[in-house]
Amino acid sequence: MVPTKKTPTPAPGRPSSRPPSLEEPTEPRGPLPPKPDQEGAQPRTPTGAEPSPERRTTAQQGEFLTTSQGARLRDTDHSLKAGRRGPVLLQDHHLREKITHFDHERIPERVVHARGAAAHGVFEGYGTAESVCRAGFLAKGKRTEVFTRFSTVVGSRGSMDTARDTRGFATKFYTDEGTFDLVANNIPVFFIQDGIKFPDVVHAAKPHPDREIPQAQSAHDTFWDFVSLHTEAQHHTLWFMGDRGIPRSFRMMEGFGIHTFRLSNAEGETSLVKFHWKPTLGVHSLTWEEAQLLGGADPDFHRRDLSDAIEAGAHPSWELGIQVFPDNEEQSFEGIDLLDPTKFVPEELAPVQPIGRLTLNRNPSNYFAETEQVAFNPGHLVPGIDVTDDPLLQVRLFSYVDTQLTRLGGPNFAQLPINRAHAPVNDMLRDGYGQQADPAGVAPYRPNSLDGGCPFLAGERDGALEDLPVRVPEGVKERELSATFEDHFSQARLFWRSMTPVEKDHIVDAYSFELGKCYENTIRERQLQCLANIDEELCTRVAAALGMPAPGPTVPADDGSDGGVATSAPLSQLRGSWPTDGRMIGIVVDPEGDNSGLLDLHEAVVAASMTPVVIAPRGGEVAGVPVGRTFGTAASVEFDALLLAGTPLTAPDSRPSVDPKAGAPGSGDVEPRVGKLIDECWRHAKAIGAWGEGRAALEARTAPGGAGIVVGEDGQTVLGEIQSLLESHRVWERFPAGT
Ligand code: HDE
Repeated sequence: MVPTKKTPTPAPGRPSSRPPSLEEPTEPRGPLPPKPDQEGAQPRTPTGAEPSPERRTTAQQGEFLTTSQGARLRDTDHSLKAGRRGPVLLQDHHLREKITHFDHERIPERVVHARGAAAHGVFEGYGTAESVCRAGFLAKGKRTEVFTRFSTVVGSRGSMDTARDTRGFATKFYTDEGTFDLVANNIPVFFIQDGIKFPDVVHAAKPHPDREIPQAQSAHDTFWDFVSLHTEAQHHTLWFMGDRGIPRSFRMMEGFGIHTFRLSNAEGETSLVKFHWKPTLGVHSLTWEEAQLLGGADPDFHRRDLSDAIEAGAHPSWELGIQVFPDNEEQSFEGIDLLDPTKFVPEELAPVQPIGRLTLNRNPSNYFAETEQVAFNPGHLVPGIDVTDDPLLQVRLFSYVDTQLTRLGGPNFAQLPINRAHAPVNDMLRDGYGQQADPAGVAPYRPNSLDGGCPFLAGERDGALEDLPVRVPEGVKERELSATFEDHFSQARLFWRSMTPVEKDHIVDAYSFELGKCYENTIRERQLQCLANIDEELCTRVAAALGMPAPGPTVPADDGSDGGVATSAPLSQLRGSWPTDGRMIGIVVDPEGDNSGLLDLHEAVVAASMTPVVIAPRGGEVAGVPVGRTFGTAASVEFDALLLAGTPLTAPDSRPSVDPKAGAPGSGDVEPRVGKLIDECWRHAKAIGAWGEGRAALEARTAPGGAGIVVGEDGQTVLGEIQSLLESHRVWERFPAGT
């Protein structure tokens, strides 16, 4: 082949006549400035704020495209052929390298928790755990880098964020004493008591094996078949039939280590603890209708919410807390078996004591390298934190490395940047697929004399992991669980009793929906029987919705593992008032109207640490404020509250309306897409405000003087009231409203 005369594209700012010089560096030297066609095309935040430096980083570094071996390339668009119209030549190394690498770009997704989003951050210890735990990262003022990954459990990697499901909440603490992973969920109890059942519950929850449907759903026969037969799953199932199964945001979820862990202090005294994450923003959820609509309108809702909030500077934070129990021989507290992961300890019996704060402040710069390749493991412990004999935890200690060997392609995944400990690593692990290190020395064994006896073992004062001399209970080998694990219903009953009326409505609706999607009547009947064993009211209401008879209970109601607590306040989400940081405020404007106060309003929303999104008939700017959504792209479910600054009363274009109410009596001739926004925000009990020309649409579509409807003189006044309403998340008085 005759070489073409093409020369490398000159970098911006360099005279194009200058030939490439041999002295030019080929080493990475920082991101290139954007090319002309990339100017202005950088992803923007909904506020129109400048993207953070991480998001501006370009994929390539250095000036020239090279092969993986660093040889510069003149062409990557044409394969090498025998004649322009001839066959492709096998000798084209660049072609083969490019295609081969592409062919192997995917790795197996996680068998559970495949869909996730993550962020970097920092953990700061309060020093309050010192009396029970000697782990250095809990010391007062000690700051430790962390990486947290949130996830759904059942769906595939590409499934929607807002499926009804449990959420994972896994945090890697890169401490000076080694990496500690707290691999938690947003629900404090689990489906099963013994890890040997995990494949069963996961097979039951995953799509049916014949047609591989439904995706990311528990509303199907195999799931309800399993949980109705396997009654220890009922407690966990009730939690995620409640609002916790559809969080508003990862930023607004609690996290729970579930199992009981054993801590030891500097004196070697031990205590049993349960770990809790408490979100600064409170615990809040979507409505089921919002969750379903978001599945279509924005399947990446939670992922986007997390990264947008971080980018806008609304850094989410959680307090880490512990419930502390004496390390007694029975491993139980107030009659609750601490080794049974289907039980929690009500906070009334053991308050959660804060021991540190987690703040997420940086988005990953590469999803695959960080979020996908991160490998958590409940066995990653540091001195002062140890496991207990919880039979679920014990199996987890085997499973995580095992699955990661396949998912990350061999035994060296701890060397991937995201998985590397920040403490010095000096192991004697050698070789294997994916080995990146080039270890010196000839004696990766102990004892040795050839490497001067290195590495040495840590002495008592060198801060080593400790095998606590915990007494092992006596017994015979058997495939059984303790009799104290037998109570499957009384804590579920405690949860139900602790719900407010509106939360109970949501639970009844969720069971009615899920069981209504099952085909087999026997499964519905069996699940109703489980509900009857939890609570008569719950069972009767779900049975009525299904049009089936309600059975009576078959187990005694008072079986004791609720610790004697009648209701537990922290189980309900409807309490307190919370910061509104990062909340999305939709502002509907009429570009032809009076928008003189829009810029100030926009700034006021930003100043209140919320995110303003201007919604206009078409893109561009209105009164100097960028339009974030057009009437065509806005979906009510993206917003926590809606402000109507001015609303065109009729459609700005001649497209036929898809809103059945448009033009109908009572619709007030509101622009149909704006009408839909208002209707849905009303139905989902969101605060809606209007002033000036915006009032007409509000009055046309909502009940006059309705709860959570704010009308005022100007945008700033209305915003103030809307923000106070948002502090309790929703206008709860507006339920029930058919959501
Ligand atoms: Fe997991 N779990 N799990 N799990 N789990 C995994 O590990 C497993 C359990 C949890 O963002 C897998 O690397 C078994 C409880 C989270 O990367 C796998 C049992 C809790 C994540 C695995 C449990 C969790 C996982 C899949 C029963 C809450 C996502 C990919 C004995 C305390 C971590 C992977 C991430 C991931 C096994 C039960 C939380 C297969 C066998 C209980 C947050 O190893």
